[in-house]
Amino acid sequence: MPVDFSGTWNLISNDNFEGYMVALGIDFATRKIAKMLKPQKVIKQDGDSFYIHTTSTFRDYLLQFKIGEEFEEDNKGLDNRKCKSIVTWENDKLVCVQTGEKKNRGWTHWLEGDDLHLELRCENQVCKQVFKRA
Ligand code: VLZ
Repeated sequence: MPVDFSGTWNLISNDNFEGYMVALGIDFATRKIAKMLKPQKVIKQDGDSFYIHTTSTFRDYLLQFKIGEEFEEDNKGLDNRKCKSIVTWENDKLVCVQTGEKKNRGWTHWLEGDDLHLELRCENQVCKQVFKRA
């Protein structure tokens, strides 16, 4: 296991979350609220098993998966579209491909110094988030 993402992480920057939400078809009112949020991520990594809980004052989203095992993702409370997701290691990066109605959908997590980075992709939009340990 190359990297350990386990811990509690607070969002410190969120570049183009708006563009990502537009690409997902999130409505204006929801976007207005969502872009003000400072979500926290709690990650538990145990071998190939991951638990990633993204929480905020507005909504939260729980994702659990095993490396290399495709699963049905419902994106409940986000855009509510179902997709087939699979997460794999690409060197020290954790890469998720979310296959469904939206092209080029997925995300990548990696560590840079003491920070957790996340790139969220949908269609031609890329959102870049950085988190620091709580
Ligand atoms: O993260 O896919 O860590 O799922 C934001 C919730 C959660 C609050 C964004 C507002 C999920 C939502 C990002 C309003 C529309 C994500 C993965 C990688 C794990």
